[in-house]
Amino acid sequence: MVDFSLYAITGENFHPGRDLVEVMEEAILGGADIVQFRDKTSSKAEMLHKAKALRVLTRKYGIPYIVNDDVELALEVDADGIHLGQGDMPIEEARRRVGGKIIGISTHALEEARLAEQQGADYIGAGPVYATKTKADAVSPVGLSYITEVAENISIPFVAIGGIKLSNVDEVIRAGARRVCAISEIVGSDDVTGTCRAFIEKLKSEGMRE
Ligand code: 3NM
Repeated sequence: MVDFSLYAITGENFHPGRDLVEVMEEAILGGADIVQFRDKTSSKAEMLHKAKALRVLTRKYGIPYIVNDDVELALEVDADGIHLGQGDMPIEEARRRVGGKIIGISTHALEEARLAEQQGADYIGAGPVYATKTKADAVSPVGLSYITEVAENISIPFVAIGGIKLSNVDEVIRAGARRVCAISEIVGSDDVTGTCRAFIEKLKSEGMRE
């Protein structure tokens, strides 16, 4: 079973001029223990180049590497898994394509979370907890109550996502999350490693991380 505490996702708009791999390495050094390549703007060739470079990086640190949306790309770079949105390919089809690789899916309501679990997802995203500008088509915030609902009803790992900052993560953890994901707060930080360390400290201090 895939498990992790701090999920780092790429978002180049937040670190203009900085090298993607360097930024993600800083996140890993701070304690991020799973990485997702998510890119809505690059050309196909650029995506392949970046996705391969992150594969090398995540192998170096021995942590799971997930590609967003694009099953072909995930297979081409031998990622450890794929992350799907509600509008993407159904889980059954993704499973046929990726075999035993990790399949994650974004959920925004308990019915979606239950369905993902029944259909064999390995983990789910639960969010957006708060409003976020990072995801153009994000649904309205689901709030902390959704985190508690998922924690109480779903057995597969779930990660809280959407507008999560160091300033609000305590209440996300108290609502029941033991894994969190942040894009802008991590990759947009002037101190990526320090920010990740601080997230880990908060997860630990709530007794959720060994
Ligand atoms: N998925 P930030 S919210 C990629 O709710 C993504 O499924 C979401 O970025 C979901 O940490 C989101 O900067 C964006 O708010 C998260």
